[in-house]
Amino acid sequence: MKITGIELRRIAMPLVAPFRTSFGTETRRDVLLLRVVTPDAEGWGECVAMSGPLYSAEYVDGAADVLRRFLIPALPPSADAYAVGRALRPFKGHRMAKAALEAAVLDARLRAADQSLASFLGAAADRVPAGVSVGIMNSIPELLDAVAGYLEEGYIRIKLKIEPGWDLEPVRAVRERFGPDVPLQVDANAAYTLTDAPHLARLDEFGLLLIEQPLADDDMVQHARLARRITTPICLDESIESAEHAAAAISLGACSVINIKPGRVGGYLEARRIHDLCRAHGVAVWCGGMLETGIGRAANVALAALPGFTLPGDTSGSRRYYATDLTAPFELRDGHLTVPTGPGIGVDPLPEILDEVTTSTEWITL
Ligand code: OSB
Ligand code: MG
Repeated sequence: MKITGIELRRIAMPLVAPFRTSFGTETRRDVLLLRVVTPDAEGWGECVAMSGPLYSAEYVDGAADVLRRFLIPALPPSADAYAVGRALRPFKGHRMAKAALEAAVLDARLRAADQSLASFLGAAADRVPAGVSVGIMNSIPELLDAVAGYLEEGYIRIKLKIEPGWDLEPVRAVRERFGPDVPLQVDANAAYTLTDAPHLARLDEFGLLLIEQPLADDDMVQHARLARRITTPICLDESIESAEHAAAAISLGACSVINIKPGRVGGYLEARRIHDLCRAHGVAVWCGGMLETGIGRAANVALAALPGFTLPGDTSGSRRYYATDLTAPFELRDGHLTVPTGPGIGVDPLPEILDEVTTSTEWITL
């Protein structure tokens, strides 16, 4: 399948509410979309890099730059998604940029072949449970209101963002108000060090599903030490950028759960490899999120339908993020999102909305 050209499109999407984590506050999602054009079909990919290099080293201007300078020019003239991965391997890092390019090529190929991404990846379910990631708030009452609203909407699992100074109290308050049975977990985004182990052990009494990425990205060994000092299962997010990292984390005992984000690991194919590896080792996985629009969300929901995704993901409905999504909105039905069944990712951007939120476009002829 020959690729005629690729459009880089930047869009600005206001979030319905500021999203605060231990690394910063987002009020607007500045997203890079890729549209791969072939004679038979077009494919879409959403780059999940954020505005600044705070979650990881990647950032959206950097992703656009490496795509136009190095990654797109390296594509073979007739590419399938596996060939994209091979062609991009010599370039270090930039996994979110690579993931977006691979996703767009894969979408175009699958649309041309009339196959859904879910079926291509090996999905085993037609719907996935919806969890929600709740940012750091200004006060406990504000947090309890937010959580109450999400539970009313039907969310099946709550994740609280934590940081030093906002950890035991919010967790205790949510447990006291909503009871011990609400599936609850926390995400520190690397805000602690191993010297905080006694403090983190105080979370043990709250019966959390897991604690996500308590320590620094490159602290695999220290996560293994922490795992022996707390009973809450450790889940890694930032630390896992490849199947090799996942294998190392599993054999070190650094985690018993992995959050799989296709962007962070370089694409849906690598995400599936990590899923397969974890499944073989009895390590639970769930699908993370990066505040995606409907484009990225559709693909994530397809991935989350694989059989090893045994925990609810950060797969929320569109309105948790955006008043108007780029695509037909994802909506909760009985606490679940429906896996798209159309060809490729199964959704399309709505042209008028896309135009409204677009801040720039760039066409690269291949
Ligand atoms: O650590 O999982 C994270 C959002 C942006 C960057 C990192 C993270 C998150 C989330 C939100 O937790 C997940 C979502 O709902 O998309
Ligand atoms: Mg996380």
